[in-house]
Amino acid sequence: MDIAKEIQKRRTFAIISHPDAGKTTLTEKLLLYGGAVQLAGSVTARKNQRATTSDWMELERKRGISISSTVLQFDYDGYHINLLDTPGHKDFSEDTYRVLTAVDAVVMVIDAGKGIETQTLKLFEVCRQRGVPIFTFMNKCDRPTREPLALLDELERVLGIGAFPVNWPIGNGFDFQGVYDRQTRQVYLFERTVGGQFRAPVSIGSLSDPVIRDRVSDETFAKVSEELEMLDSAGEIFDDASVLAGKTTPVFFGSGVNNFGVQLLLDGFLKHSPPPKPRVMAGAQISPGHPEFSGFIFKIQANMDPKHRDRIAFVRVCSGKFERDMTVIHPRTNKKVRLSSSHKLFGNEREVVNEAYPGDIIGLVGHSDFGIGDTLTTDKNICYKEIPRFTPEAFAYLHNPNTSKFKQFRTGLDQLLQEGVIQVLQLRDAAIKVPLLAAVGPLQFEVVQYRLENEYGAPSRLEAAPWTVVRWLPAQFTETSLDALSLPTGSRLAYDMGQNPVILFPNDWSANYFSQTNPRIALSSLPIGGPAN
Ligand SMILES: Nc1nc2c(ncn2[C@@H]2O[C@H](COP(=O)(O)OP(=O)(O)OP(=O)(O)O)[C@@H](O)[C@H]2O)c(=O)[nH]1
Ligand SMILES: [Mg+2]
Repeated sequence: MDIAKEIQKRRTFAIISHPDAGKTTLTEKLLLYGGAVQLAGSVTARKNQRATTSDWMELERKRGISISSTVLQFDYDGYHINLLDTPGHKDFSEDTYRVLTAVDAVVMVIDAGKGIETQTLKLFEVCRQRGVPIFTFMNKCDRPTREPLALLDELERVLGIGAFPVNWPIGNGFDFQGVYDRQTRQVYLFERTVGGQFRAPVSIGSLSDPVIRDRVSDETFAKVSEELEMLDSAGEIFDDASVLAGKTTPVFFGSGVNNFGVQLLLDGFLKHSPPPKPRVMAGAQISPGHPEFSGFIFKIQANMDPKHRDRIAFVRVCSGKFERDMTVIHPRTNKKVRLSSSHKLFGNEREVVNEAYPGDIIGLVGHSDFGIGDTLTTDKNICYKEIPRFTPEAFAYLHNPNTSKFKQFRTGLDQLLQEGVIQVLQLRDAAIKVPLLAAVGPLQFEVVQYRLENEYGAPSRLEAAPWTVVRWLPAQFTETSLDALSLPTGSRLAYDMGQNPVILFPNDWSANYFSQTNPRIALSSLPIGGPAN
């Protein structure tokens, strides 16, 4: 089997955006057009309607928001696709950022009625730092949108990236009928289907074709013709090199919920997006064609399948060929591990996989030693350092009100800590040992409580804690020097999960005050060299 050929077939990408722009809906439609589902589900599924494949968690379905990223693997048109739907909410951004380390390209979804929103901007910045090619989908064109030219202008102005419209919307809001493909000079007019469950019927022709012309109002025809002329006179052509360098984003218009423009996005994306790239490790490049297997864990999730109640580590394969039952090195523990329980993933469904290639995401079941960020490889010289760290900004005590449920409470909490959903701190000199949770945002606490109760049968009670800032002390800080510290009012000393000392401050002001009065103590907003979760 030719590994190079397998690598060329791989496309691994994430869908990112501000909350509610339509990522999960678009993901579902890409599955529909990719032939991976027969009937598209909905994020707001009512009775008799399917729910989406990627929002499979009960809490996601209840709330109608994505909480956790989801991997969907399928074959389409000769490609082997690994698609990741990510949560948009900033409280879950740690999960989204980890996913961005595992992909080779992203589709950025923008609500065309709103333009670029805060969270989109933040995610974009991370993509730019990593040099990830970005494809843009202007969604919700079936609702009143901003002017398409203004949307392009905003991409260039706010994101500082070139925007190349691959297609152009015909009509706006209720009159949105389809798009003009600037490469083939063909018009695609769509019809809505009930609930958008099936592919939208489409008529294709040139702009002046009578079949097309009859369906478009004079006003829309005049507007689109004028806009297209303007775009053409700018004389830009699709520049693949600039797209691959992340300097230009190809822009597609459409409506995910109505299936308008989804096929064009899928085909356009696959044609222009890159296969797996080399990975940088300590300044050196590891190419996907490197003969030894290597990959890293970017996500851990337990209880995906209520029937199994086990834990899956998500591995992005970076080089070589993965074979089931192979023995690899786990550099963090320096142990040799046999990987026998490997799976391909589709939402919360899984299937045993015997081999995988660079670009693929596989799920390994079991292996309680594995943590987020760990490398697995047959080459003792490879160790990736991909996973970004975040500073918690929300703190709360988690009580177990029911002593008979202590075991469930502890097991559940330990598992969620391993997933990196939250961190736990331990107050120095604490009289009672109630776990002090630390998270990027308060919604994560809600998820912890919900999952403890639903997956482990352990109800819990949350109590607000009075801090908003955590800072790490230098690693070599001794217990005696901790004793000698004089802390501002309301601040406390604590330890993180790696026993590194931290200070909890009630607010920024008090953290700054401490730094000013203790100029020799270098505080850090992240642990130095601590474990990844
Ligand atoms: N009108 C209109 N509504 C849409 C379209 N696409 C998605 N929506 C709606 O927008 C809402 C949010 O959609 P989701 O797909 O859950 O958005 P998301 O980006 O995945 O949200 P998070 O994952 O929570 O960040 C839902 O009510 C969708 O039905 C569209 O093309 N047109
Ligand atoms: Mg979603």
